[in-house]
Amino acid sequence: MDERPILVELREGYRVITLNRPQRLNACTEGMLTALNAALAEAEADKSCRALLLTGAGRAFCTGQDLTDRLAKPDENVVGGAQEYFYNPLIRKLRALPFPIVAAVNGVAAGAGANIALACDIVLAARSASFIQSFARIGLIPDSGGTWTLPRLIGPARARALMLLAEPLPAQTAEDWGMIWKAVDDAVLVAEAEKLCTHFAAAPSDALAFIKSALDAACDNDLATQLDLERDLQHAASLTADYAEGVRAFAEKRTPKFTGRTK
Ligand code: T3D
Repeated sequence: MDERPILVELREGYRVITLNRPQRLNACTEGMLTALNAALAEAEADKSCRALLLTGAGRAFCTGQDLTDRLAKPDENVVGGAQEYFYNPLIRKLRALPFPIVAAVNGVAAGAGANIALACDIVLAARSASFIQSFARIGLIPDSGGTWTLPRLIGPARARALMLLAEPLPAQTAEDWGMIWKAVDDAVLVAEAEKLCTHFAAAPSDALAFIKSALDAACDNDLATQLDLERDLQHAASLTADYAEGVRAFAEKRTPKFTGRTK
């Protein structure tokens, strides 16, 4: 068993979580997924945490399920159970956290690893990185929300081909197709991701949480329902101290000093 399958660093206003099984390209074990789910819950419980940076150690971001585990413990109930108890809670948590998550995709992101990255709010990728919906190569289907997320990001035609062919998509094409926010030079990936997190650490966090939930709900709502939701969330945002500060700072022509999370 790995001693530290993830590393957690506390920074000023945000946390960095590094997937830490570089010898297996950060493939996921039960231990890693349990630690990751726990680290996300801890970050949520800490009101001073206003953003999260997720990255991988070594030359990969994450290559999804550790397949050697499946060779070691063949059991017809394991697959499916892993989605129920580990991957699905992880994706739900990433989407629901009340602050932005920045994925710094430092190398290949394959299988569930690709879809974990795509569940984050902002995906930056090193230009040398690639995304592979590799599931069909081993006779599985894309999980971790991939069949829901990918067509919404890049459209059904491209999502279908990527999933059926299981071919790697270079980071630059991922940016060109609107699948990720940006591909950046490898040397500046971490600095760029840290810059975003530092920005979010001083942002009006509750408003950002409301933006996340409005965007998630919009995927299923009709316009009338979404307008009602926007009205309610806007009202809630207008009651925050950060809104009062934002308007005051605007009138006084100064930079606002937002206090952050109450949620
Ligand atoms: O089981 C369930 O619960 C179902 C769950 C499904 C979720 C999933 O994520 S299914 C998809 C699982 N992932 C994959 O199928 C990807 C497997 N990896 C690869 O196809 C390749 O490693 C890559 C294309 C991503 C990268 O290729 P390359 O040539 O750059 O590296 P490599 O030589 O293949 O990998 C380096 C080492 O990492 C190697 O070990 P070795 O030979 O040096 O001892 C390789 O076996 C290991 N590794 C990479 N990915 C995994 C892995 N070991 C176990 N599981 C992995 N996913």
